[in-house]
Amino acid sequence: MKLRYALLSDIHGNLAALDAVLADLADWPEATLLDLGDTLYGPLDPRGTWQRLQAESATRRVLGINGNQDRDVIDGTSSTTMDYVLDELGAAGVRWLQRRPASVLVDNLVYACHGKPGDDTRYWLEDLDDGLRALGDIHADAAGIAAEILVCGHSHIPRVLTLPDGRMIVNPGSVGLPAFRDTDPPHAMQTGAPLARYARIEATDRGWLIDHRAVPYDHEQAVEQALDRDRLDWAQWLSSGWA
Ligand SMILES: [Mn+2]
Repeated sequence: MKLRYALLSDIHGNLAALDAVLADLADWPEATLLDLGDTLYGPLDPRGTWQRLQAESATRRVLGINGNQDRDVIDGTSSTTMDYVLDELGAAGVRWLQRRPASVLVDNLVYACHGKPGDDTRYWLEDLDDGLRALGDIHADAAGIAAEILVCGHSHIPRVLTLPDGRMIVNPGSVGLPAFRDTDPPHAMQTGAPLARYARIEATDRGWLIDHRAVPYDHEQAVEQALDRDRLDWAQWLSSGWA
């Protein structure tokens, strides 16, 4: 069996982007799909995204973990967008999220978390002032994790980084939201392109091969959905990849 994993993170209810990524994965049918969280929250199509992932699990192994905004959905944090998401998902959609763990070790090879180990609200790799966190700090967060390769999401920035022990940390970027602005602390994350990002990782005899993909899709469809929900911020992020 080939050790192949498709890393999808931060789909954020963007079904158009997810569909494009799954179509791109048609030539990788045996790969495990590993969803790194922040899967359904957003003013787009949370229900369609949930159902598309369920349908995909009929054809390949699909594993998922929760991110901070999946927890927000479970907790029912109050906002206009959240009311829309909860309405779309209903109790069954929330239960689907509740069954997912915060981190997972897959095949005793791949460790996955949303933010950093033990904290889904923090970036494992990025520092807002220096670009990257200090390598010692990044490495310390990997202590005690018995895995060949480590993967995370949350920052929406595609990246691969090598630890002093030779292991890699891979962030596939975001399938559904190529840029965003956040308030605590105030900052923007932006890729500069309205593309769906994901990554393929494969164990080879030379080590793990990391293939970052940037997939074009009908992002105007997602922009229209955001505008329908009065989310001008999301509409701008989706249309350009700039925040
Ligand atoms: Mn997140």
